Amino acid sequence: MSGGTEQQQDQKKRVIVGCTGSVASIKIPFLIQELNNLNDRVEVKVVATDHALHFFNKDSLPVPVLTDSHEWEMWKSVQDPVLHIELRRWADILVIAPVDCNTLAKIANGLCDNLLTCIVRAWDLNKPLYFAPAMNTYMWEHPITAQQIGTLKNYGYKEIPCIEKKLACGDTGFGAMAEVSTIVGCIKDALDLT
Ligand code: PCO
Repeated sequence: MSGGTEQQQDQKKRVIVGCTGSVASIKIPFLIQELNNLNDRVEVKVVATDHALHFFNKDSLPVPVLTDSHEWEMWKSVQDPVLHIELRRWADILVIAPVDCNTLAKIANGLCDNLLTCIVRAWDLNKPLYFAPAMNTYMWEHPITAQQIGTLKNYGYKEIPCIEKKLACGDTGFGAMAEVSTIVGCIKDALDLT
């Protein structure tokens, strides 16, 4: 085995956790805590939309949290790196948990108006992309949801299905984000960490 290959195998797997403006983003600190327990084997960065930041304190997380403002701060002139391209190169896997209806619709239609959707738009389809939908049950049941999830699956992206429970707004039904343990299990499987 060549030295180069050994070096590659020693490297930690690089995980981007994307999060969006669903109330399920309150689970981000728990998800990051679980992933951080694997920190001998994974390196994690969070990419949050501005609306996701409403649901957790980014300064309380033990990993870098990148937002739209970083994209703009980093780029001053033509030679400067473009953050979303750097990140799509850096990552071994992208997990969007939660993906809200708005970001789901944007991704399904190729829109890219923030750091997270730009990473998705530039994503290397040879690398795994997982998404965990979370939304109100009436939004979940609207036929456009299944249509947009179908579009993402056709690109090879993997759904981490939502579950049925009492939602934050009081309605009961499908639309709750998968359990953190399920999401971590998918990441471990995808990266061969089990
Ligand atoms: C409610 N919307 C939601 C979004 C999805 N909900 C969830 C869970 C959380 C609590 O376990 C919030 C994570 O219910 O993913 O609740 C009305 S728009």
